[in-house]
Amino acid sequence: MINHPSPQSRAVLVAVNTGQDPEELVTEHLDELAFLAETAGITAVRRYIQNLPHPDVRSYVGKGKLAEIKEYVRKEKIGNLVFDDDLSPSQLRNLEKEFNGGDEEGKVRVFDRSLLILDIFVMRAQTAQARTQVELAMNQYLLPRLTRMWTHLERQRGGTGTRGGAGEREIETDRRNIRYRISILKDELEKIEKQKATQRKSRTNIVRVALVGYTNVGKSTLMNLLSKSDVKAENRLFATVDATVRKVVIGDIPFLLSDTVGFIRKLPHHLIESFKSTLDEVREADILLHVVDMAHPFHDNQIEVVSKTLGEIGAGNIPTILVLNKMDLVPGLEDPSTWETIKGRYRELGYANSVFVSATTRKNLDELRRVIFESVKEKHLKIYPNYIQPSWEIL
Ligand SMILES: Nc1nc2c(ncn2[C@@H]2O[C@H](COP(=O)(O)OP(=O)(O)OP(=O)(O)O)[C@@H](O)[C@H]2O)c(=O)[nH]1
Ligand SMILES: [Mg+2]
Repeated sequence: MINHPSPQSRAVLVAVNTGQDPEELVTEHLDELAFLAETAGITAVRRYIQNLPHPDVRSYVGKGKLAEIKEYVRKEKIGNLVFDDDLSPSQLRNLEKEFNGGDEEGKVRVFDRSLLILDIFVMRAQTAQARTQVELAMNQYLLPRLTRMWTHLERQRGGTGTRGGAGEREIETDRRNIRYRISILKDELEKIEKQKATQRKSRTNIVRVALVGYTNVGKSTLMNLLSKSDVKAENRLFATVDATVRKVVIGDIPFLLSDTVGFIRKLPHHLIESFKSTLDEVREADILLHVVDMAHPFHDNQIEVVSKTLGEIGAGNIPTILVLNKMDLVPGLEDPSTWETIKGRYRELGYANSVFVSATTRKNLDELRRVIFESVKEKHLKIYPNYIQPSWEIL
């Protein structure tokens, strides 16, 4: 017997091309969306792109395109629609109605980018802090979209999907419950944040270095190499959604190295807000190691997204070392004579300090250690002006 994939495991992706980005970048954005879906356990089987000056206010794509998608989704029994942008509560409602209204066979789940990312964070969060933060972000996302959640809840209960006076009353009750839950979660987070702040205060006399970067660039792999720890590193988006801090010693100088959640294009606003305390590790760092996946065709776009997000969280002015990782995957980069040109280009973009490495082959790792050591030493001497040891010069 052939096992047919279930509707829940398959999705179509929907995007609008406003004509502002080059064609390859639009494709890349959809590749990334497909990777996000895959990470959430959903396989993208087809992509729909509509050229529009801006997404349709009512239903994101136009009527004609919608009908086309609907026909395909019905015929192929697809269980998920994934939109590349965030949908307004009313777009979401309209799409829910369009795909599920009055049709019990349908049951198509409508995801926008934020919901997909939130779902992945829900799956990944391990510590109490991360779990509380994710739940807060999820509730804040759901509050203005409650009709939808109500529908979902009702489906879980095996309801019929009909809306009536009772339904509206139920939504109001749900809304109250969610508001109450949000206030409880905020209280819990405040308590956790206080504890964390105390922990961090006890570490003021040690230099703090934070690994930052786009998701899946190799931050955790480098963390493990530099600190001999055991953070999960996988070829998946958002393998890490917590923060890990380890003490590292290079050439006799101790410092703290942290690895935390990666960034992505259009990271949901609620998520950044509620991950404030996890991101404190970045905000309060003395030095940032901005890790870049050199094998990614759009790594410069990723650098821009990361630098913009760092600015948004108040970490835009921290001295930064650009760690140009995965060099083993880029033909030609094994020849060091090519490095200077690329480094020169990054210098022009404001990254005075950069180093090529491969976390996998460990190429140039000693050079990375040396560059980190130089920066840490400089900072360390500001904290302990008289504390110099000759062995520091030797690595
Ligand atoms: N070829 C190659 N693969 C690498 C290198 N560094 C990391 N990887 C791989 O890239 C994938 C992502 O690595 P992670 O260390 O999990 O990346 P991350 O930046 O922590 O990712 P998130 O936590 O998901 O944001 C894994 O499959 C690693 O094995 C490298 O230098 N070369
Ligand atoms: Mg990681």
